[in-house]
Amino acid sequence: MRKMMLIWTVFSQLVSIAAFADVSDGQKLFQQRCISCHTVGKGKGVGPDLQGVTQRREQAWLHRWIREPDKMLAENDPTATALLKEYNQVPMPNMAITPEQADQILAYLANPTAEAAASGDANTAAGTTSEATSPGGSSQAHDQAPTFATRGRTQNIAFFSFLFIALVIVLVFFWVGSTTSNPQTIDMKAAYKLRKVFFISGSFVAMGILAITMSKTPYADALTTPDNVIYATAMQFSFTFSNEPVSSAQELSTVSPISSLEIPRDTLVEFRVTSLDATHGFAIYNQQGVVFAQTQAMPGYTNRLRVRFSEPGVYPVLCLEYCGAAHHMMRTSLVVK
Ligand code: HEC
Ligand SMILES: [Cu+2]
Repeated sequence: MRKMMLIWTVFSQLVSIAAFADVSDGQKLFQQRCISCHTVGKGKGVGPDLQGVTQRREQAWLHRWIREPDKMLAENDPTATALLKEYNQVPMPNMAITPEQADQILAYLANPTAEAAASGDANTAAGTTSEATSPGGSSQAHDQAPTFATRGRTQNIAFFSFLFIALVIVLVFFWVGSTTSNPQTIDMKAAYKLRKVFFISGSFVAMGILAITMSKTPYADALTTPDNVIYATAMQFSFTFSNEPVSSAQELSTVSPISSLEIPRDTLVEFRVTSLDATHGFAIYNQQGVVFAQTQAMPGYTNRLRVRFSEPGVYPVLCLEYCGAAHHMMRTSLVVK
């Protein structure tokens, strides 16, 4: 059973890697930058379902919108303003998409199913048989499970390291099992001697590694004073940034909030995160739509989150803990200059 599962996991990983290799640049970009808010054909997310959007809107409008939604909203573009209203005033952030990238994304959006079908079936992806591949058939497995493309690189590294270590452990167990079938034949004196050698040399290695890596732990960083302390208070269903701590809903209404948080790049910021009601999450996403730093926002606790931003841009902040009916709307953002 375990073996089967292991084989299945390895197999599905390999399939998704193969699929990833075939996916177009447009689809890759979409999965990296847009998937956190949009689906193609699976309904509304934070933003609209983008199925058929290339037919719904003009090419030029889409091209500009993807690159600079903030400017178009600022110019009160009628379509953009209507959408903003429909989507609860959550503005789509400017993600510094280049014109070439916008072309690639639009090419993908104009024909998403063909690509999904092709990428779901690595063997027939050459194109000749793509007609025969039904969109609901081979691509289904690809759509349901998170794939190599939708997971981050770190997760994949962690996954393969885990697989490797697990394999080593299993092999060692088999090896030990097959070599110790008859305990009578073991020379115990030699075994104890070997044990001593292992214990002493192992202790030295462990202490050595500890001494070398000690300074690399986050605790060393905790000794430095942050350049900036920001209080982040969560309450259903919003976050409030302020320069002073907030410990009650009453204080929240009197504190002067930082309406648009701007952080100079390469400075050490400490967020002191708390909640006034349920447990919330406080997750900062980077420009690639990947969680960059996160902590829990818990009632009665103040969690410190130290972050150093090096890349300028708009960082969305999302609640990562299901906290009630409007949890999905619980978001804000900060700007790194
Ligand atoms: C942080 C969430 C978020 C991300 C990330 C995001 N969008 Fe959006 N998008 C929205 C929202 C919300 C709207 C609705 C308009 C508004 O409220 O500003 C929208 C609207 C759109 C529209 C117009 C849809 C229509 O029906 O006319 C398009 C096209 C679009 N987004 C494409 C993209 C692409 C391409 C990306 C990735 C490069 C992307 N979006 C990333 C939130 C997001
Ligand atoms: Cu929440």
